[in-house]
This record gives sequence, structure tokens and C-alpha cells, in this order.
Amino acid sequence: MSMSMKDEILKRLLASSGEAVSGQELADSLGVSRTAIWKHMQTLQEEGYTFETVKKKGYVLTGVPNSLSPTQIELFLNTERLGRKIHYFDVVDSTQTIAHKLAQEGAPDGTIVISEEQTAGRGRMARPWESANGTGIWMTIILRPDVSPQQASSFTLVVAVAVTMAIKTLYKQVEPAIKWPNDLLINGKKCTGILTEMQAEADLVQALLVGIGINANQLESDFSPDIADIATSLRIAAGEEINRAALVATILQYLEQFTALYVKEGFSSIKALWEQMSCTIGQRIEVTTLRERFEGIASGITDEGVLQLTQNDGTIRTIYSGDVKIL
Ligand code: BTX
Repeated sequence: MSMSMKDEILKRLLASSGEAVSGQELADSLGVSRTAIWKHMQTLQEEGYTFETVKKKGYVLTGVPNSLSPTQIELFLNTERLGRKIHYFDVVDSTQTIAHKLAQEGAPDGTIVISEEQTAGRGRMARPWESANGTGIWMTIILRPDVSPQQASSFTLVVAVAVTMAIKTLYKQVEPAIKWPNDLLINGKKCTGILTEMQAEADLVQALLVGIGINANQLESDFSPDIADIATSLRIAAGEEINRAALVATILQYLEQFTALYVKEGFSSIKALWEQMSCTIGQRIEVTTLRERFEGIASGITDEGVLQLTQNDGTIRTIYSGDVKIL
């Protein structure tokens, strides 16, 4: 991957771990003038990096921005396919909309679209998804797995497992639970929503557009009254500032791993993990589908990721999609 001069300078400053890096040395080794180096340092400063200038020695990096710029994400990224192409925005209507367009134009598997803010973030059935500036992770991943359109619906469950694993890896004190099909809850409140959309032709999936919305650094007072009672953030749960770039990179890492497994062996290979992380199975729930409402015990999930509801009269109903309320 080609790296810009600015990124190269940043890499060296980060690698020097607290030692001063001389401007002259940077200029010599990169084959540019001192003025060019100075200009790049100005740009980095505008992006939120902070430096100390040590006399006769050079620059010491003293702070990095909590931003989702590709440079920040790439610092933590360890994947082969996912996130190797990142489209980063300050503000968009919805990363899903942009990803749809990019996918139609042939964007490769693993391309991600990420924004600091969304003005029209959306959930399922065109419900609004609150996506305030600089606080969350609002991203869509374009995947081109070799699966059928029927299989694709269980993909949301795979994503939920990957995100849960990533959160637990970085923040041991946080214990998210998956609410079928697409929410992660912490203490019963929603911190993450997943929206999987698809571009398909006949029996072929052209692209999956995996939208992930994570409340990362919001405080309670940051949520609008509409969702104040039902939403929470990782920051509230972890009691510390969340490094969003590191979390994105870790999610991509797990997702790459689980997608490969899923394509090879199907959902059944991930089912046991899903069940462990789920707060739905075994609970008395109410399911609302487009037309109907059912009550019963969420008794299990099939190898295809379909929810099984045992109703009061003992009959089992299979639920392909719907909203779940834990009673
Ligand atoms: P959902 O339909 O399951 O949930 C939507 C509901 O969640 C809303 O009706 C509201 O009650 C509640 N809600 C809205 N915003 C938030 C929030 N920030 N935190 C907690 N609860 C909220 C969930 O749909 C799927 C959401 C996917 C969002 C991602 S962000 C990146 C990508 N781009 C985009 O437009 N959507 C996806």
C-alpha cells in the first residue's frame, strides 16, 4: 500500500516512542526539504496531533487525535482484506447510501466507508439512527462473500459476534449481550445496531453492505430525549474514553476471521459462540413482525440463524425477522 509523505512522517514519529525525531533527518531520509517537513507537521497539527519541539533535537509526538481517519485506523490494522481501502468523511447522510454507490461501481471486497457524523443514519425499516459528530463509530463494510441471498440474512449474527468479541478484547470490564437479531445491549440498553443490506442478482450475492453503528464516547446527556432511556455507550460502561480507531481495527480483524469461517462452514460454525453471547435464548419474549405479534420462550436458534419461539401451547414458530422485546 502506498503511503503519503505525511503518513510516513507520522509513522516515524510514532515509532520513535517519545524520543525526538530531527526535522533534518526526516528531510534527508525522505528526500524532501525542511520546509516540506514543516508543512506536513502543520497539517498533522490541524488534524489534532500535538508535538513538542525539543531544541536542536526535533519533534516529539505528545498526543494523537481521537479520530477515525484512515491514518489512525491503519496504525492498529492487522487484516488482509478488510479495511485495506477506507473512505473517510467528516459528515455524510448515511454510510449505507455511499457504500451502495461504491459497491455498484465495483468497490472491492473489504472496502469500508466511515464518517464522523451522519445526518440521516438509518436502522431497519427506515428507522432513524442517531449518529452525532465525533462520538460514535458509523461505518459500512462492503463484503463480497461467496454466499447465496438466503444465507445472507444470518450474516448479521456473524457481525454481532465479531463486534462483541472486539469490545470484550479491548474493554474487559464491558460485557455486551446480543439481542436477536441485530442489537448489542449493555445492562439492557442499546450500544450497537447492525444493518445488513444486500445487492443481489438472481441467485448471486453481489455485495453485502454491513452497517455498524456503535455508541462509543457519548455521555448520558449526549443522547436525544427520544433514545435517552434506551441507549448507552461503551464509554459509560467502560468508565474510560474509547479509542475508536483501535476498536474499528479490532472489529475488522474479527470480522475477517469469522467471515472466512462462515463462508467455509456456514453459520453453524459460529452458532455456539453466538448462543454464549446472546441474552435472548431462554427468555420470555414478544416478537413483532411486519404484520403480527407473538409471545413465547426464545427456545433456540437454528443452524441457519433462524429464531425458534416456543409458544404457550407448545408449538414452535420459526421467526426469520422481527423486533424482539424481552419480557
Ligand atoms: P434498528 O431498526 O434495530 O434500531 C433503530 C432504533 O434504535 C430507533 O428506532 C431508535 O429507537 C433506536 N436508536 C436510534 N439511534 C440510536 C443510537 N445511536 N443508540 C441506541 N439506539 C438508537 C439498528 O436498527 C441498526 C442501526 C445501524 C446503524 C448503522 S451506522 C452506519 C450505517 N449507516 C447507516 O445509515 N446505518 C448503519
